[in-house]
Amino acid sequence: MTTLLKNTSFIDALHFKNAGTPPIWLMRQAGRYLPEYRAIRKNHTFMEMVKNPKIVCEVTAQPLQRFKFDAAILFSDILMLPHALGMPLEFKESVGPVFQSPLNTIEDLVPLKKGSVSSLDYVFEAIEQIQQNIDVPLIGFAGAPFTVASYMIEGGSSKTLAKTKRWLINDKSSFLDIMEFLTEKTIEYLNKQADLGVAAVQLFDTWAGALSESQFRECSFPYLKRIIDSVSKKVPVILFSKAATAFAQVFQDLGAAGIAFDINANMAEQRKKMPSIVLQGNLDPDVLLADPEIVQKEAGKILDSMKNDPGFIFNLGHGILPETPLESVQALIDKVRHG
Ligand code: 1CP
Repeated sequence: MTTLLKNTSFIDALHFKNAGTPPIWLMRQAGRYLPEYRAIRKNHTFMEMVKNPKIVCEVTAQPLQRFKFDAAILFSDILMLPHALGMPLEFKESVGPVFQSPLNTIEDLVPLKKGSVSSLDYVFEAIEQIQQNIDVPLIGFAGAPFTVASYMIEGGSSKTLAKTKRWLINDKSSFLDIMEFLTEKTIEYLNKQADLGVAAVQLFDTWAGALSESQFRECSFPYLKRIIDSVSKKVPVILFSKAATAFAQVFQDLGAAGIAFDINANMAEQRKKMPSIVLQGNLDPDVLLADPEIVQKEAGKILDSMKNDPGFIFNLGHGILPETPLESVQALIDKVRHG
């Protein structure tokens, strides 16, 4: 494949070889804080957007046209995989994702077993097109089996994941059948993204913190490990969770190239504990709601503590908020670039 790659600082950092200022990209950088995103969204549902490779290509590139980010992330969603396998899905205004028929018993998984990753052809087509149109590395992604299963079981966003936890605790064996199924499909999905040329993939186990450490070790760890072992043969894998700080010790053993931290971590302390894992993070997204001078001051604290670290990637501790002023993003990038 022909590529237009001009800026390799993100890839250099993934190999512990970044010599300059740290690369920066932001989770949810393609999204609602951008007026040009909202302009397209006004005329299309989120589903229409992610299923249209031309729109995916455009929206993925939007943040790069406005800001000098060092990487792009594919515009899609972690829930497109279960959707493609056969679960009707809608993204409702001010509600979020809604699965029409959530999983209630293990029998509900049976029809999904006939589903195929190849139904995500619109994603694969978009990945090819995007790389012809951008000059920074493209990051692919998928949800981790536990986090994806939690949406399939709850039917949407949930504060407590009570239904998911009850299933896992009451009937572990059938819960692990769901993990097994999603693991196989996720491996296939991410390997296909890697074959199409993405520079790295991020695996989102956003809600792993709903699990105790022993539950995590039994019900998420082995599946993450299998995914990471397989996909790492092709591209570096970065693992994100809102519980990355809480589970840092355990995450280290998963063999991911990088760990993306939530806001709770002290990055320099993590570096002492894990000298050979790429660290990504972890500015509080709420900081971007403050004045530009404050944004720069807060970002400066992280930058100073990670100065000259060849394996550090600047990011937020979670996705950028839709309310974020554009000036804050510019102030942040200026600070990361010019100190
Ligand atoms: O209404 C809109 O315009 C849609 C808002 C939106 C966007 C822009 C959703 C709905 N998803 C996305 C894109 C998205 N989601 C990306 C690609 C774009 C980018 O990062 O720039 C990615 C990587 C995701 C991943 C994602 N989706 C996660 C994991 C990361 C995280 O934020 O923790 C999760 C949990 C989802 C589910 C999801 N998708 C959308 C919503 C509102 C939610 C629910 C979040 C929740 O339960 O709190």
